Amino acid sequence: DTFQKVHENIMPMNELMAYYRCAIMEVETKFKVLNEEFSLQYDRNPIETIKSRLKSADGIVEKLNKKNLPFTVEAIEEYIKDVAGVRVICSFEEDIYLLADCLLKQDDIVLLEMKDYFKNPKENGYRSLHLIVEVPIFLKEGKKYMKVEVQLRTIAMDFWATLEHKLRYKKNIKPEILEELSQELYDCAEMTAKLDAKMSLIKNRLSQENGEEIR
Ligand code: 0O2
Repeated sequence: DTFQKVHENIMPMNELMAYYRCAIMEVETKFKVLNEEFSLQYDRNPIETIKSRLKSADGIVEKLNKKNLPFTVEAIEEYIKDVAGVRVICSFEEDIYLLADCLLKQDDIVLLEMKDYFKNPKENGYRSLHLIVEVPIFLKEGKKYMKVEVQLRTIAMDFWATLEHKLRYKKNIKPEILEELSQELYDCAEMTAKLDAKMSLIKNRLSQENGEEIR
């Protein structure tokens, strides 16, 4: 029975995943266009890299189970907001807000949620700007709005988050070691925030010295 259900679901699931891939392409393109325009105007790129990912089937099932939801296209579309993920990595924190503003001003983008972990860092020191947006993809039969999770971070914070993520998913780690490493990581997150602030100041000083507009 379960097998039958899963089987019936395969086609629509494949279709759904294809739509999420299209949504990722749309959002990536929007950021690439902004990056291009900005680099023409200010002679530097606000975006260092864009890393995108589609949540794995296992990850989706795990999240559905946690929320006590069935494995259906409808449940995924409504409740799993990070199937499509676009991570935008910038050198400077101010570029993150600039890019987010520019994206959200676009008239085809709908903002569903915003979490500002720069203004309110997490207890472990995590800092990023998270947006859940809906973006239309244009299909034969018309347009379809898809949810995409956008995470905007600095290079330094991305470096930190990658290592911290490894620690979070590490099983069988002794509690005292976990405690110690979490503290060390927290210290690193604070250093990261200081580094980012200092680098921004230096960049702005440099622009001033060159008589350029600060951006
Ligand atoms: P993965 O493996 O990266 O996909 P929700 O997504 O609604 O269940 P929450 O906590 O409300 O969970 O959403 P939030 O805070 O916006 O975080 C979602 C994602 O942000 C996470 O996805 C991580 O990618 C990243 N993130 C959030 N907090 C941390 C953190 O403390 N450290 C690191 N390294 N990343 C973080 P997943 O699904 O947890 O993981």
